[in-house]
Amino acid sequence: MPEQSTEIKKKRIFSAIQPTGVFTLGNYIGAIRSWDTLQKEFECIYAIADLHAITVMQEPSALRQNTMRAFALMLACGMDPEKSITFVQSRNPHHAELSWVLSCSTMFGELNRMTQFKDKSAKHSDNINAGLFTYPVLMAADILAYNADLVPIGADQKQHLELARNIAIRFNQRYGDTFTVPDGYFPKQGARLMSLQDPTKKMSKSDENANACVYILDDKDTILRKFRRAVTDSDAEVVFREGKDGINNLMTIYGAVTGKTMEEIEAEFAGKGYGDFKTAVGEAVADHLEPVRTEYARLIADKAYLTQCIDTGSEQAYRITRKTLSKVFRKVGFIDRK
Ligand code: ATP
Ligand code: LTN
Repeated sequence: MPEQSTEIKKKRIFSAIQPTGVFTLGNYIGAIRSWDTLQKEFECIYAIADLHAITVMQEPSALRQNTMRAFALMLACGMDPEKSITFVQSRNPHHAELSWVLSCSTMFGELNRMTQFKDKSAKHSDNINAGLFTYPVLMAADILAYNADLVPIGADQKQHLELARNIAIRFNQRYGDTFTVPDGYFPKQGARLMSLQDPTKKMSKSDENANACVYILDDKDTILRKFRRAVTDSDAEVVFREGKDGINNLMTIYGAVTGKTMEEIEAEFAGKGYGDFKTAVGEAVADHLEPVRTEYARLIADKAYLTQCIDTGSEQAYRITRKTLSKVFRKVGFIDRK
């Protein structure tokens, strides 16, 4: 009797990050750190989302440079081109093609409810372009083109993922089973880190105030300084409690890099002042990020290797999405393509 195959098809993961600047501690803890862990178990596909980046004004030469840097940073954070597909979004034309088709299955009202669109149009009131509005459709295309099962993202992207699911369900109902309906994957710890200067706002790499966020390439002195200046409150008590946004955020960060629970952190700093606590958070974060900084310095000096990884990864990505695109085009009634 032939032996039964015991191989179970691995779940597929897709995620992306925009090359809009050096990644912050928020990007790292909220998203990228889990990308690395997932590689051990799943088939992972990770992209640098440069098409998304131009929804806000970019200086062309800076975007090109930031895309290479973001790619190197992604590898420095542990993404391994031998294990996973790592590439640059604009190098696979299927993302933009599918986005158009999906935009015809997306309602204006749905896009109009997206909070990121509202936030970004308030922030960039001189450039409220159509791409900023249809941004979530492109994100849905990124995910659905690969039929991804799981999408590791920070909590701020939940609404976009929900929309991607709705688009997939609607398309499947209209044209027959085509797309996998993806689930979000949110890290247990630190899904949403807040600004160090205004802990009611999310830590964002495009924040004008450099003290508001820790960049993952900041050196130890800079990290310590930023934590020392972090906005807290006047209680001088390290406890996780409603109304203590600044301290809650620092405790979340400390927990995320040390693995300690909130109770353990409260016990560790009972009777100590905010000064000691802030220094401990700074030290722990700097130590945690040190290996990433070292690896980045090595990778960014090797342009030939990075270019080769991008070429290979983009080709692999293209081969996967070609199948989806053929199916989609057939379903919607476009004449056959070769
Ligand atoms: P920008 O400031 O350019 O809008 P961003 O810092 O918000 O960028 P993105 O490239 O939009 O970063 O997001 C990359 C990933 O990092 C996403 O999965 C997002 O959910 C996650 N992320 C971003 N900011 C945070 C944060 N403060 N806390 C946790 N996760 C975050
Ligand atoms: N919009 C995302 C980046 C992104 C993304 C994706 C994340 C673009 N395409 C597909 C997950 C899946 C953001 O983090 N701002």
